[in-house]
Amino acid sequence: MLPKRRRARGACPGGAAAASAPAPVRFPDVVIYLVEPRMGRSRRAFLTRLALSKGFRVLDACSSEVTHVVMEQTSAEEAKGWQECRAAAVPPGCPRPALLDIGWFTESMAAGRPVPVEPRHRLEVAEPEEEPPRLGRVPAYACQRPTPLPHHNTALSEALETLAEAAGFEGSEGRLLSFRRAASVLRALPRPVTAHSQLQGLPHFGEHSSRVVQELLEHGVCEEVERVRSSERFRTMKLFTQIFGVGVRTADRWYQEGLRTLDDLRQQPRRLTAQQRAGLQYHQDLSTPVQRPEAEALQHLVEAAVGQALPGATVTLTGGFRRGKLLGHDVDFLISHPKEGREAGLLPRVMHHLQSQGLVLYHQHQPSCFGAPERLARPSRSMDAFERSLCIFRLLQPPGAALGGPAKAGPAWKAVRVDLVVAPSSQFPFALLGWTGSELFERELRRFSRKEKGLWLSSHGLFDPEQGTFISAASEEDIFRRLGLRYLPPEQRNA
Ligand code: DCP
Ligand code: MG
Repeated sequence: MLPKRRRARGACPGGAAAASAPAPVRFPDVVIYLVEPRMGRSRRAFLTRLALSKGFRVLDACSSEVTHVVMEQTSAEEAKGWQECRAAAVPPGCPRPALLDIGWFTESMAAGRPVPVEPRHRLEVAEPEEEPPRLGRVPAYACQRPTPLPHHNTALSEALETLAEAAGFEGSEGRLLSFRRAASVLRALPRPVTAHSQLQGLPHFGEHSSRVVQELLEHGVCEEVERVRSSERFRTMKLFTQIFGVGVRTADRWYQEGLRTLDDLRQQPRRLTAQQRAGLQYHQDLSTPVQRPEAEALQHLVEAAVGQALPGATVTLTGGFRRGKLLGHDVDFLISHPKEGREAGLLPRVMHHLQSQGLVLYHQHQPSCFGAPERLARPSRSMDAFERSLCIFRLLQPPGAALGGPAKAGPAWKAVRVDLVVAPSSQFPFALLGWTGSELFERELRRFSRKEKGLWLSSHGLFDPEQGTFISAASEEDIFRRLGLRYLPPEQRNA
């Protein structure tokens, strides 16, 4: 490139015409403004006369009429300041002028007409990235929005779930719920979150959850989440609470006493309940996720036993598998009979059939504990009052799927956790809704009923505390309708 002075004097295209008188405007659509800094006053005057002589319009001041702003020896970065002034000068709705290097001007002078603006002429620094797509309105309660199983924000929601779990281990119910609700909102979004700004306006995103997401978006990891996941406390509490029959309080007590491993627990069998001993005995199998075909095989076994014990009785797969999950920590079944009262005494007979086939490794029967009817619906965190059997089944494995390991002689089998729950037919829709989950979905549904509708929902019924009456429902759809909610099929309840 020639030095500015030399170009100004000799190499300027059409230099001979520089002194000519202004010609009539030939290109009314092109209005040039030459920026003086760097160009210098005299060169600007020269170029102005040159352009005028060729029929271009050149203005002395930048105004909204200007279509081409020309600068010399100015980098795109330096042009940025100008760009901002220019944006401020242009009234909203008016097109912005092109911000151009002198190259466009000299080529146009040489051509005797405005040459098309090409990318190489532009001084524009890249506009800030386009706004990330909006995520739309997300209703506050999980029961008001569909939550499918595959979703778009796995890493983000898993990070928040870790913090929820850790808060639960510390007995911090409020924090557990905050993180869990935020994680659930992410699972309901129609697309991935790519920018922190997209969280604005989403329900349940407080300062802490937002910060975690921001860190993950910016760095790919969140320091707090990594610290929690690798901490001895979290790992031990997770290990202990995953044992059948062990809750947070027991796990915490063991941790405080210095216990850390399954072997530590095995060395103290007298401190364990029968359920926990069974949980430890079959721990390896029980910590291997149950697969859908295994759940289906178990359904056939339970159906056969129920059919033998009471023809006409029904078996419904509930829990995660009803929501479409391919893996689960257990298999949940709801047993009922279309004729109210026929289900009484059924479960012990079913268990007898199953046991006689050698299918039951452990079971604990809990009789129904119905109290006053309205107590069944009272909002409380306690479990429902249905009769149930908490079992460990011995599921034969198809040939070739030897999960049993060398210690197990004979055909390969796998220990699987199964819950059998019995509901009278009048309560069946509520029991089905309550046992389908997810756990958060159920919590949110009960909270919505209470706070927004003044009604108490449980797995037993829908109670109107003002009237002192139960509201009947014939199906899950009916319950959603009674609550004024759009029906969500089980696959959309993965909150
Ligand atoms: N449930 C509930 N509240 C609880 C526990 C359970 O509302 N505190 C309901 C909702 C659950 C269902 O019972 O979805 C079955 O409980 P599980 O613990 O078996 O949960 P899932 O079947 O959903 O998950 P997983 O695949 O881990 O078995
Ligand atoms: Mg389950």
